[in-house]
Amino acid sequence: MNNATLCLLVRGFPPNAILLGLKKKGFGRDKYNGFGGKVEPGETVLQATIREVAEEVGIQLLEKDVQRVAHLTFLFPSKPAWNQVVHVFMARKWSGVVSESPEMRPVWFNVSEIPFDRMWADDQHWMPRVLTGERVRGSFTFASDNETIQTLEIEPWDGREIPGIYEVWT
Ligand code: 6OG
Repeated sequence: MNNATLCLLVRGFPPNAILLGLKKKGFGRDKYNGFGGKVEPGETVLQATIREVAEEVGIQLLEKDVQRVAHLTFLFPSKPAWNQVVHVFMARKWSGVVSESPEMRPVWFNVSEIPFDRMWADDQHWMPRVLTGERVRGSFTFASDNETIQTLEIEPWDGREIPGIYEVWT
């Protein structure tokens, strides 16, 4: 299964604002999302998160300032190449200036005004939970349109590695 990262950049404790990027190209184009991408060989998911955030929105994170908040498995039976495990992190402290990149146009949203209708369909199910401090793991299977969710499971997660059962559909 492919591994990817996703980082939620927030303000406030508990968060009252979230920085999302309008993806300008590739997978998830024209959707708002957190920042992240594929984990490259030899990289930890945390290193990949920090690299992707720097590339996509121009800011620098320290490992100590990034928390692991969700482990999500996405299955696309009609498009198995899109199957992926997404490791979700959250950070509220960074250095540098938020800036647009060729991949992402960053926009701040109040957490009560997250544009779920312009995001992946799974986000409305897990993102509010992690923004209120819960850590979750989830598994989502998309319908043949590769947009609608067919089945989903979400449960509280202790943050430890997930054993094999979520990896069997590679
Ligand atoms: P590239 O393949 O462009 O990175 N990602 C998802 N994010 C959300 N919110 N929902 C999904 O449901 C997702 N599937 C993948 C992981 C793709 C980026 O998109 C995230 C990466 O941050 C299907 O390099």
